[in-house]
Amino acid sequence: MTYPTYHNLIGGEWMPAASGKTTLNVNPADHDDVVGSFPSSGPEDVAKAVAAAKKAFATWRLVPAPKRAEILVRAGNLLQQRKEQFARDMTREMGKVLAETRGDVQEAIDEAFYVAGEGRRLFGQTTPSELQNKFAMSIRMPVGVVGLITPWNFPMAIPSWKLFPALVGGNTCVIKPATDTPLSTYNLVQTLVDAGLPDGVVNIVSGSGGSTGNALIEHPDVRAISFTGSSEVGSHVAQRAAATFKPVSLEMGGKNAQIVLDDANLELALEGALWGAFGTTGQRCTATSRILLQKGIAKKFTDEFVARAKALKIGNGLDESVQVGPQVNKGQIETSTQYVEIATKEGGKLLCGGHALTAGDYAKGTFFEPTIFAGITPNMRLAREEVFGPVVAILEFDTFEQGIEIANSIEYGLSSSMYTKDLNRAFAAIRDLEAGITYINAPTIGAEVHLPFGGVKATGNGHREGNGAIDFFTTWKAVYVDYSDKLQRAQIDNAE
Ligand code: UN1
Repeated sequence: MTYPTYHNLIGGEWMPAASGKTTLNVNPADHDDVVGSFPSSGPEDVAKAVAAAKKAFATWRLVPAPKRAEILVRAGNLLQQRKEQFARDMTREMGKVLAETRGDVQEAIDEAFYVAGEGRRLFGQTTPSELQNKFAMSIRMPVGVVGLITPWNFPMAIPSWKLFPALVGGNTCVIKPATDTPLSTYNLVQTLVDAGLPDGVVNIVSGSGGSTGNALIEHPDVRAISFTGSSEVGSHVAQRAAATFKPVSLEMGGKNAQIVLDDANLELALEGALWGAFGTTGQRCTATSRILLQKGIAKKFTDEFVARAKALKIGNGLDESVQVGPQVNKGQIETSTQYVEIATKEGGKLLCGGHALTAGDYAKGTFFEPTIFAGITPNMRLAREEVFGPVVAILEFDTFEQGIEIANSIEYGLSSSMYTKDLNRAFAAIRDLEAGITYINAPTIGAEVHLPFGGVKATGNGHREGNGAIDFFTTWKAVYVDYSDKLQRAQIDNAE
């Protein structure tokens, strides 16, 4: 078997991990297909990458922001040219179907052009001083070297959400991609390099969370950490980062509900649920993992939903006719299997799916059937815990208020959705759903890059990506310019 060997990118040079250790990146739809070998980095590699980023920061911070942004414009154009190849690479390393990996690359393109505009818009404030002949303003400053830790489910979009605003803000970066999907980060960063990014401004260290991620979080010269992943890992990230007072942006789990009221357009709600629950094989933090049905339409909706889920074509995402790809690895299959057992034990009713697929060509990969449980009540674990797979729980309710209450009865708060034709209820839902994102008559997935992305409760720690990312990747400086030519004492000389 021949496959390419990829290295870390440190200070503009591609180099293996100091230990020489590597990990294979394998296609989850076909384990015979090895995408490449990637470094298994450790603290020594992280230290080198941080040193390179620190060195590059001295000059990068002085490049005018509109000039930094021009690199993103060029990168966006190159990504457009390379979209098809990068989508194919992504499907091979991650499994989701080509239409979706094209969307993932497109999200990075959108982000490039959106954030490039920020290069001419890093606005601060001017404000009157309390003293005469004194000028007051606030300006955005870069944070310094930032550490970025990204997940496998959006292998190019999420790195772009972090890298691009960090770069426009004048920071230099060390990025640790997920061990399952490093290639898409390589493709993205190579594109930035081809677009003219100077050496050391972005460095890649591939490796596991334990040896690479922790070293990055703990490094004293790293000034901020942006992490996307599970709430469990996010909590560790925040606690480790606290020791060196690093700001941390955490984007974590979800247990997103699609609420369908009796008056909804059922066809639309069905299409939305199918896409929200089984798109990306359910492996989105925004995935629809709960469907909350008002009693009047519950049976009709459920029957039709099950029929459509059974008809989905599962397979290798490189085949354009396939609708649902594999899960990313064996661990995810185990999690899905466990939740089927848990839900069954707790009294849920399995309506379809429930198993890993192992016959024929499926045996070469990690496939799981689209799975639907009915008869789930709000206290059952399947109603509360994130599965991150194609396993969806149906819950029923009587009144609008009960629907909202169930939707809010969980620890997460990322995305939410309501299908209704009643304008009053739609607006009440927008007000009352405890989530960072609410869709009306659209599924829980599909956020656009120029809106705030993130959630409340156990989903996040208050930061936002999308149009909130510049706030995280810049820090404020208050500036006072006294042109009175005399000492003016604030709070004293202007007092009555
Ligand atoms: C994620 O699952 O981590 O809104 C991100 C969406 C995508 C991003 C999902 N644009 O579903």
